[in-house]
Amino acid sequence: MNKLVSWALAAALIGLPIQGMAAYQGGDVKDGGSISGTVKFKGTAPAPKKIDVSKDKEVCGKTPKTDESLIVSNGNLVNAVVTITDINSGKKMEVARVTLNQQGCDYHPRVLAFPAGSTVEIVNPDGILHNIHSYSKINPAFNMAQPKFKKTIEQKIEKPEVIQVKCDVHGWMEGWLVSTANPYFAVTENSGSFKLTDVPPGTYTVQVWHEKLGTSTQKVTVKAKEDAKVNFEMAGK
Ligand SMILES: [Cu+2]
Repeated sequence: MNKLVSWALAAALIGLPIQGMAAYQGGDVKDGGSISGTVKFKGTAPAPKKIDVSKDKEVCGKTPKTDESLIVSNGNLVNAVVTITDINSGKKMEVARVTLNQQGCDYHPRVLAFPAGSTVEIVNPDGILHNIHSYSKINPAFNMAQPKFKKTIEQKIEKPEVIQVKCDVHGWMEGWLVSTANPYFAVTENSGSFKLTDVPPGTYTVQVWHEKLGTSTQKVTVKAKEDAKVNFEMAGK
């Protein structure tokens, strides 16, 4: 047995991660607390751009679309993903079947978050050709034509990654698949609020990611059966 093989075998036996951080361990959480707060946009949000619908107007829409890469609702930041970046054990991680709908030549939702190992059902109710193209680097990239008769494509996402997806047919179609390393995640809606529940007591790094504004992190300490508040304010670039 050469040295490399014996090292890899030893690492596997003692459960060392071969690359990246330790794998997440899910189980029962006793006396968990929660982390909640809001994500705000700092300053005045720019007026969203209009996007010309240059193709398939009968299905995609005859009027210009609104650019949804930065949505601010009453000062709240929408479509921001809140995660804990440094938690190795806690509540069970339940892989899911989640849906990315391309109806009307837009991705619904624009930002879809799920635990790594989940399966994304990419649905096409439009009756026209879409082509979903992923810009993954950690997971295998995919690029699949979805003609009108192919109503559903299934794609499993094994590893944690923020993946941009685009349609090669309709240049304005942009979405994000956010595959998380643990079950503690939330995507903000119009209220900008989030809540992560059943968090074992401890100190963690909470991260907000937004496609246009990047990331912001804060440390937060969770106590048993208590809610820890953490508010974010993301600035425009
Ligand atoms: Cu398309």
